[in-house]
Amino acid sequence: MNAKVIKAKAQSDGQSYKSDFKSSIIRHLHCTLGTDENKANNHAWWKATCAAMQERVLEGLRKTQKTHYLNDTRAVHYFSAEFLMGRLLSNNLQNFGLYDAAAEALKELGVELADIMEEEPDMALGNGGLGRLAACFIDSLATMELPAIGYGIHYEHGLFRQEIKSGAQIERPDSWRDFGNPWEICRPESIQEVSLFGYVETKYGDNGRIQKEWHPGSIVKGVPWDIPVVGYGGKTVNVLRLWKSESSGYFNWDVFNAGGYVDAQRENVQAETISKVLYPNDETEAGKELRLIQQYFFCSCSLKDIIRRYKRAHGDDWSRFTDQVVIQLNDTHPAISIPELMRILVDRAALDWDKAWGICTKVFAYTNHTLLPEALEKWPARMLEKILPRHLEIIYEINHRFMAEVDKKWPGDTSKKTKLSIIEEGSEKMVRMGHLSVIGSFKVNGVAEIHSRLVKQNLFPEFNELWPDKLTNVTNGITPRRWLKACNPPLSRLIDKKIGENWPLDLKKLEGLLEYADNKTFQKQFMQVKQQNKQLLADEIKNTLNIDVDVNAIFDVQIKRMHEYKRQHLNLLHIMALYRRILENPDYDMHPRVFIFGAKAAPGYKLAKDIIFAINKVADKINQDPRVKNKLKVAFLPNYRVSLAEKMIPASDVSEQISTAGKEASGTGNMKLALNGALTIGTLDGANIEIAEEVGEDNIFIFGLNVDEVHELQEKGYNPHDYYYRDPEIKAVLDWLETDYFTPGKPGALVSIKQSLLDYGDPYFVLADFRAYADAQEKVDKAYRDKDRWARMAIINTAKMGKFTSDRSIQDYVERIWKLQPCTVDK
Ligand code: Z16
Repeated sequence: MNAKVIKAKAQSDGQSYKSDFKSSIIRHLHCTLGTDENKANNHAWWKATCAAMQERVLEGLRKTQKTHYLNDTRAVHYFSAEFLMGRLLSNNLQNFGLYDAAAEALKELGVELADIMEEEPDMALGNGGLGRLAACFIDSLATMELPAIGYGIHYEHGLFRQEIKSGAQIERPDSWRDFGNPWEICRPESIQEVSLFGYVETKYGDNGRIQKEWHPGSIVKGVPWDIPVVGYGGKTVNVLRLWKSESSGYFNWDVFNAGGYVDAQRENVQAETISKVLYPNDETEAGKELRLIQQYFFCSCSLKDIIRRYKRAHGDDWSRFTDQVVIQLNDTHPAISIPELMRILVDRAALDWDKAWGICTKVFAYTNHTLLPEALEKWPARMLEKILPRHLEIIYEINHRFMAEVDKKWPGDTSKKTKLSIIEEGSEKMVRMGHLSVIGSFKVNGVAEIHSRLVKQNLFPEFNELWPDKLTNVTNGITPRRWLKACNPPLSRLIDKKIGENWPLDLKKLEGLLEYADNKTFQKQFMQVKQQNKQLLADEIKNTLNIDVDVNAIFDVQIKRMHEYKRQHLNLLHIMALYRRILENPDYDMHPRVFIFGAKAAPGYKLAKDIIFAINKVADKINQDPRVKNKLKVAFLPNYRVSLAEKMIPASDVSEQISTAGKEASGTGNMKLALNGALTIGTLDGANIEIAEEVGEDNIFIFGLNVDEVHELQEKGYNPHDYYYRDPEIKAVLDWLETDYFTPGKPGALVSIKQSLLDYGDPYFVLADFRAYADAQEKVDKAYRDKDRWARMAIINTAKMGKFTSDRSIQDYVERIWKLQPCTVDK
């Protein structure tokens, strides 16, 4: 069905739906919420509207599940510890083509849809890029009518809410479910039990075969909560199944009697704590017991769920399992699934090892999202032994057999074995989850071309030699439904008028805008839309920060997790340099600019929090300094999250993508911003490289060291002091941080940033790239002053983002990894 047909159908549906919808909302106000039209506040209206929508959603879900069951479809199972879904009402309405009908129905009831949508708390069950990628992927899977289930954790508290007090980040608990979640359905009929702790008994069967039996020390319940995932067009409705932990009221007398009295007591984890809270670290691995338990908990529940469904159709015949099931591991967080499936097959289903391993290595595929060593998960063998004793044995067995394979390839080469072993020997034995994932999967992918090349060359070169076809690339993508159609209605309407309405399903169609890139009328319309969106964001900035910003200024935006490698402090040093230039020369010639930030820091990441503090302190000073004459404003918007991104991205002129080359695996915010007509200032890192290839070098501001140059500089020895002493502006700005200029009465409050860049060796080459960055920013300034040129560049950016739809990413996964067929569901 093309967009016209979908729309015509939606419109005819829409008419009759409007009155149905109205009565349904009122019925829910009365019967679900116990209120009425006169008493209801926005929150009640929001809930009633969701409930009315959910009727449609559940009908679609029922039809989809029935269709998939009857067709006995092969499905992908996307295992992810994080799904950063954001809000669902607008998305579900859009994807059903009922947004306008709903808005009109509500209007007739005297309610603004836009207002009640603001009542919805974000579903923030993720940290950043990795979790949002999972959310975009399940949107594409449903849209493309592919049978798929997302499996994850039903956290009681998602990512913390960020408040800024006197410039510093404060974390507050996120309570997204406090007033109920209208989208989720509990499925008590599908509860699973998960074992933990205890010991392994070795038995000898009568055939002489060794049998292992795990006597767990405690058992917890996993309760599934399903969130329907509505595809665009509203036909396929897949599910996201999230597991909540509950106590099973089980006490293990077996362990107690075996002499584990103390263990049985102590190790009986509070079941409810397992799914209580999302770990707020991106790109660091904390090595905490509870985190490993969380991972095992959702993997074990999900595998048992998959096997239950398979057995319902195929009984005990395992021969078709790998035809029906493929499991994508979103990073190593679910890697414990590999030994868990082996345990189920060998210990429970009594398959022999080779047969079981054959199944495993046809079922799992693994996505790597980072090269940063601190993010690569390693678990102490002792911890695994305690929590999952049988799994540790299985991992040793996998490793033993793998080492034999390595010896065949490189006979007698112990250094190869040391490098490739799942077990890292040292003062404490560690289990490397990345190695386990590569060995247990049939495909491993990186998330952008350069990243995948580095995965092959630097992270896993020997694995690549051993299995040349295993390592591959699938460049990330974003869903254009949420990240253009829903978040930027005026631009979407303008695009519809020019090229028709099919682009949300076929994003390459945006290239149709290219012929208008030089058209003065279209340029004007395009920039008017931008201006309109900037006004909305300006209002938001005024409301939350009480800062006045001019919509004629350049809106320069850096939104992403706070991390040294992402180099928000490079941006900050440049802002300070501009400020200094203005103070030294009141006539300093620059187009007015507003630097806008959004970023959460991991609560335990001291320097990241210091950078947030520094940005806020510098912002205070600059925003209040009359000498700046509004040339420069700095706004740090607190509590960056999906719903705030949806407001910031349409209003951005400049997209800051300035990570140290080689460090950002892909980035996905870069794609969202360019899609909405922001121009990128960025390094040759991650997907920036592919964005540059698409838009052409004239339509992007690339600067700084590339991967090879970073490597060379590292090799020959990088000394940040060289840059400090040779570039007076760098010196002045760094020295400024040591004074009390930005923190009156508290000299040294910002010194940790200077220290990291000088005393601690500037590990992310901030000073090495500073001058190139400042020069590139001057080019941005020049380009913006040429209004026609800027409009042209912005249009070309939007027009050339077709490659970065998550539909293309999913199509790549389907063809290269999953080998899935779509399954049509009748509406
Ligand atoms: C994460 O968001 C990412 C990597 C990682 O190891 C852990 C987390 Cl929580 C990000 C990458 O940093 C980013 O470059 C990439 O675009 C994103 O994952 C999705 O692949």
